[in-house]
Amino acid sequence: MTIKLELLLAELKKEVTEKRYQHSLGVVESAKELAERFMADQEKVIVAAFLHDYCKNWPKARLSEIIKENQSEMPPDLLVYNNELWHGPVAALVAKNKFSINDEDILNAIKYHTSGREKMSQIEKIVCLADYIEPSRVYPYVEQLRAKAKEDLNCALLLAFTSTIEYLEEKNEAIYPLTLDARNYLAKQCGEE
Ligand code: DGI
Ligand code: FE
Ligand code: FE
Repeated sequence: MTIKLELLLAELKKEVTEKRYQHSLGVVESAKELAERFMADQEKVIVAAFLHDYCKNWPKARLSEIIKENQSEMPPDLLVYNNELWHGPVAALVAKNKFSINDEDILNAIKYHTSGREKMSQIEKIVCLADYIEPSRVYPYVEQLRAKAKEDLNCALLLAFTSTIEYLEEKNEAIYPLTLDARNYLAKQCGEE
């Protein structure tokens, strides 16, 4: 791959807050560690981790415009669900169009990093889990999740999605169908391997 990481870093810094930039560096560190542990391509997870939240601080109106204009490349019914789900698919589009990244695994890891989906690849799972456990994250079950991430990728990600679903249910919010698909699939995979 001929992607210049320094260039991505400089571009990312222009688009996000300092806090989000530090979070992104944390996700890169955690994703590298997970890739080593679970034997995945380091460079792919690094590029996806750098770019996963590239559009996180963009105005919601800008994200919804881009989603409307690129429906065919977006997961279904995105605009019907929580606007927190919008920044990943838009960042994947930016990765492809602005940074000329064509690797489907990298693009999917960015696209589905919030929602998850059924049959996630190893790279997708690693970026998604790294997003939950990177060093600056603080929430009640994060230590439990970090411990599980040392043992089993599928079971750790199952716990992550289960907790997110419970959190959304407590707030009486809708759950995006791909998140339910991801959780159901991981429930089968956890313990099988
Ligand atoms: O962008 P980050 O803050 O690093 O993390 P993220 O992209 O994983 O998630 C953003 C938020 O999206 C997360 O706190 C939960 C919220 N969310 C809202 N609806 C859904 C959802 N997350 C999932 N997985 N599924 C939903 O339906
Ligand atoms: Fe995100
Ligand atoms: Fe993130």
